[in-house]
Amino acid sequence: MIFSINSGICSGCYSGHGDWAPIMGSGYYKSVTQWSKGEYPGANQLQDDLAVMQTYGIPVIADDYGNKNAAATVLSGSSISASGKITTRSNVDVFQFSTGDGVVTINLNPAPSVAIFVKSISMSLVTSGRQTSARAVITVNDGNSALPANVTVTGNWSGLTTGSFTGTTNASGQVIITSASTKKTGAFTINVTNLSASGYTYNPNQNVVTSASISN
Ligand SMILES: [Ca+2]
Repeated sequence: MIFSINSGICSGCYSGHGDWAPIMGSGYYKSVTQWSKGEYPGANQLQDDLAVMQTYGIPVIADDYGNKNAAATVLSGSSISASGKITTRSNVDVFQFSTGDGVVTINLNPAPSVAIFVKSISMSLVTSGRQTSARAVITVNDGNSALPANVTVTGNWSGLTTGSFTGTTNASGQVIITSASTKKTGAFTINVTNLSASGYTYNPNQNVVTSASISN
């Protein structure tokens, strides 16, 4: 399958705007990426990615709800919810429910945010005179195998030193955390307890590792 790279007003691949970027641009650090046909300011690549895929035999998924009032899906109950997929640009999903007098509140939740998890922890020792501390390089990944910046990483030290820490990942998805120093010998252990970042959801089940140790 042959795709053309989307470039925009920048000299290279378009990195998007706000939380969004085209998939065929450089959207590695964006929480929302989409196939596109250049529907953004300054686009110079108008190839319709979804149309190209279909010419190579990849169909769009089947429509899940009717497109007209007569084909509306009926929802019932005092607190109703439904989820569906918009399959094409022209697709519409129609739902119907009955209500009495009063205010009806409708909440729309767009596509879920991307998961983040701990990919690796690399440990080393830092010696200053008779004092030793441990240094941990923590690498965070997201579900698209990108290395997201500005992720708040929290956790604690145990073993030779104790205490909690908070750090923020750099553009390489990494944060360096250093323990307190000590003259004692034994093992420094770091434990990551949480990740948080705007547009992302921490998924502990995807963690490759959450704890690491090194002895002086
Ligand atoms: Ca539909």
